[in-house]
Amino acid sequence: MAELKKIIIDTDPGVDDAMAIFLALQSPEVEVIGLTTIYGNVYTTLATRNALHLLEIAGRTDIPVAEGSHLTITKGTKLRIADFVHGTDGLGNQNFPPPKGKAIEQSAVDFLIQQTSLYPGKVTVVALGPLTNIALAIQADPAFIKNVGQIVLLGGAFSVNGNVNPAAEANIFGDPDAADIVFTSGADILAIGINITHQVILTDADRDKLAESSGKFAQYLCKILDVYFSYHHDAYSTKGVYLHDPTTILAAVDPSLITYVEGVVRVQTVGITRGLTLFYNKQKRFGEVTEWSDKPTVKVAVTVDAPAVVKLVMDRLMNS
Ligand SMILES: [Ca+2]
Repeated sequence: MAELKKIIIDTDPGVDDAMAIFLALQSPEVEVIGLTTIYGNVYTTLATRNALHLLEIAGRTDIPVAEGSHLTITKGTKLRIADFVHGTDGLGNQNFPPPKGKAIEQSAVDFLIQQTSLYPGKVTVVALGPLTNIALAIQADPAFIKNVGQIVLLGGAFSVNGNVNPAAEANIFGDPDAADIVFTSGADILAIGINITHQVILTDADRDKLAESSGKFAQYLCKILDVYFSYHHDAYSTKGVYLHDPTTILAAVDPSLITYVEGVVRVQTVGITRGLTLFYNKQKRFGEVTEWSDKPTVKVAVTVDAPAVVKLVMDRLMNS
């Protein structure tokens, strides 16, 4: 039997994070070896609590949760928290009881470094929040970028508007300095931007189907999806929600769901376009040295088989 792909999910749960975590647990192609937490949809302490809670719902308390950074990589404490998208508890204002379990003693950064060095080249890190933990791991251990198999990240808005403002996508905007470190690190990186995830919509009709299913994940998700659906109706006039984190997880599970191009990505860290991701396609040889010259390339997704992604989401969440 082929060895399962090991994945660590760096996450800020988060309604679509919850879907993504359940999908990963329902995917026979991968083995989830840990969750690491980060601020974004909620503060890091609550992200940890929600990660533990979701694993208890799934009956997978064997999977460790390591708590991540409470600050941006530049020690910023003024964090952008998207609780208006996900509810103040991050999980649709359901006020679930606190989890019984606790995070492990090891920090997210130490866990990422340790696990990737235990299984060099075999661990895929799927980053579903701001990239602070990943950047800190890169800074703390020069071997991390060689040991990590691939970093599949939800981040960026490539040739489309952002979702925080016209320039920036939320995860990159959350810590642009960290994102620039990750994109220019030389690690094997696949970026799934909102140019991709805005093509993947879970419709109101899909949600009705989930609600009718007896699957435990479908039932749980239908409880927490209301706030997320209302936000999308108001903000985008869509009859459905964008599947950001689920698409990213599935791109890690089955890379044939997307196509990508390779080039250099830099992140704007200041000014009105703070958080902008700018992709250089290497088609022109510039006469002068630029901020993109001599930087390693990354993979940026450009197409997605949206119907296949939605079908996998529905099948795997209903079948539990
Ligand atoms: Ca997320």
